[in-house]
Amino acid sequence: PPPFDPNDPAGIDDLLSADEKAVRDSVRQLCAQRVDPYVADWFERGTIDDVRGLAKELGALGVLGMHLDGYGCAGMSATEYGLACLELEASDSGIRSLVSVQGSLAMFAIWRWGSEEQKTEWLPRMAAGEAIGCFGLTEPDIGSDPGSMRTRARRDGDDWVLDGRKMWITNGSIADVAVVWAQTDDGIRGFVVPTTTPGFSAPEIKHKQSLRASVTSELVLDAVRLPAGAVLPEVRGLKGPLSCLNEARFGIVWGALGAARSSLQAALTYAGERTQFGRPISGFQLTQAKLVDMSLEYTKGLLLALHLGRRKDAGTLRPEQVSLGKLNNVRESLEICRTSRTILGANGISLEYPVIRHMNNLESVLTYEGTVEMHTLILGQAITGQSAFR
Ligand code: TGC
Ligand code: FAD
Repeated sequence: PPPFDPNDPAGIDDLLSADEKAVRDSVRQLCAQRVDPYVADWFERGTIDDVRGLAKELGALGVLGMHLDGYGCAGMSATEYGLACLELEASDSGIRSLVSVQGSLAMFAIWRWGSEEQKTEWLPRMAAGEAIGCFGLTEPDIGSDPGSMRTRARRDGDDWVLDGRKMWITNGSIADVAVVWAQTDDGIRGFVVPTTTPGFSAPEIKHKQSLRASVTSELVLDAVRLPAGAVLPEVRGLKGPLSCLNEARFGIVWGALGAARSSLQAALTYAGERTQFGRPISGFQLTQAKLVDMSLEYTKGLLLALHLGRRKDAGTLRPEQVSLGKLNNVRESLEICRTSRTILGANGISLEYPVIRHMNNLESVLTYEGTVEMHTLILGQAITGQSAFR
């Protein structure tokens, strides 16, 4: 048999095709050159330098909307998209967020539910990273229960007029286009809002201690007047935004493992180099137990992600299964980051190492795209047949 690989203890690499490995390697290479040397500094300063340039490089690599077909999108598989998310989040959850929101939320909404005009206007530019998108579902007073949203769109002649607030919106202040969900007389509907439209503004949210290398904003919609063609014609109801969340949550099933992998590798290297009581701390049984448990959880999470990826590519993946993956992989990845942090001792709290950055980032990932509690209740309902939401 081939030699044992501490970074792939179960040999899961054997389950990937040459094309899948090539996609993974190309994203890893871009991240190594364009993100890894700078991201701790971006996190510390709460910014991403030259985010538009980075978006264009990600677009040139084919990563934006990569699992969509046509309109300039790369038409890759779901598994390839997952592998890309893992590599991006091994650099930083903020970079994966930039890509998830662009491809799985804003672009997917237009690709799946948009008119031909909306698709041709936005998708090629978004795939190239020339236009950045955001996705406004959450509001100051509604998060887990989006069916109760207050943002409203009313008709005025042929036009639509939007009033309301969205909160915690990734990419908001840098977006060229916002997909905004609003109540109408006809139920919840989605709107494609150019961010230059009068009445639209997107102040950035400050003071975050997580996802600092990511733009997060409020969206203010103050009598935003849109033409009739701005509404997503093909969907009504909560199914519209929730169908987009299935895509982004799938990416997170993989992505969170990237943060875990980076933290685990940092802990393993550190444990081999740090000496206490006359020997490397990796020689202590308690440290080994931590490293082994983390490797086990990472390996199980990766197998689960790959299984769900294969189901998605086969067209058999159910939303409840995405919840299963998101719940498990984010929860366990956060635990891996926390345990890695203990192995680094005091150095574990420093941005000189990636671990506390990943750990703090995953606190957001545990909450966004459906909190750990929401995914528990989605699965609880699927397993028991009883809804415990309300
Ligand atoms: P419920 O009555 O269950 O369903 C309403 C309608 O929606 C349909 N549906 C789905 N459709 C597609 N995919 C899914 N996963 C779906 N789940 C439900 C359902 O069939 C029904 O359709 P219809 O035609 O019968 O009307 O709805 P509910 O109000 O009870 O809510 C269910 C619940 C709580 C699970 C849902 O609201 C939920 O998932 N809440 C969490 C909200 C959330 O995840 N927000 C995320 C915001 S975006 C974000 O966080 C981006 S971060 C990005 C980043 O930076 O990476
Ligand atoms: P709440 O819904 O108020 O929940 C608070 C707590 O109560 C949670 O623990 C929750 O699980 C629990 N809870 C609520 N209801 C129940 C129940 N029935 N049973 C048990 N427990 C319950 N949103 C977007 O639309 N677009 C974005 O791009 C976006 N980006 C984000 C980026 C970041 C960095 C963050 C932190 C958030 C982002 N969000 C975005 C918002 C995110 O989706 C919401 O924060 C999330 O859905 C939870 O909503 P909330 O924060 O209002 O919490």
